[in-house]
Amino acid sequence: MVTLCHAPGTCSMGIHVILEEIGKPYEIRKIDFPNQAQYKPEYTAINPKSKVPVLIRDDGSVLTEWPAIAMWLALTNPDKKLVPADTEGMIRAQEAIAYATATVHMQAWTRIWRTPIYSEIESEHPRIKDRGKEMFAKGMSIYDRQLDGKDWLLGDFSIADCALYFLEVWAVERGNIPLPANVAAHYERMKQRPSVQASRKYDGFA
Ligand SMILES: N[C@@H](CCC(=O)N[C@@H](CS)C(=O)NCC(=O)O)C(=O)O
Repeated sequence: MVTLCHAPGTCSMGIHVILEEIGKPYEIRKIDFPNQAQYKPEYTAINPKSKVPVLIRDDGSVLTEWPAIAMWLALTNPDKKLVPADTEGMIRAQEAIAYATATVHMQAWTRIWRTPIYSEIESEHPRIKDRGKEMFAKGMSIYDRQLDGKDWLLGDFSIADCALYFLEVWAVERGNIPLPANVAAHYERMKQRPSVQASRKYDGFA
């Protein structure tokens, strides 16, 4: 059975949703972020990057990085059709996931939540946070266009939707940041899925 190292409310929510979509037994190891458990030796022995998500596979090997974990889960469970089987579809999935994880998460949200990384001068923080919000809005406008006339980013539901999902949660549930219409509708659609409902229940989102 695989084990997901997960901290509630973080990007690992998206991997939790994928595990629920697959429907095979799995375990969650809750990493206590409020107590900085990600920096303690017990966790750095598993992931020296001090990040979630981590997937510990059946053979004990450890997989890190959201895009790699999501793609591995999709490719090893082909019957669930969580990623298109053709090259073009697979690459489009990677494109959408890379934008969510590398640009919108890392660049926009890091500015909003971890502002001191960018400047120790407190008077500069509002400007840096505003820049993060601008970057987030730009990111959402890209997804909004991609969703025009579609329920899911690639047409059919895929792991790309799970990457967009955790960004939506942060905006709506934690940032009070409005989403553009197609993305807001996508978020509502995600919330109808039993997989998402299970993840939200675990993490304490209504
Ligand atoms: N590049 C990593 C980034 C993962 C990441 O930043 N995770 C955050 C939670 S959303 C984390 O573990 N932060 C802990 C910390 O930096 O202390 C990935 O895509 O998996």
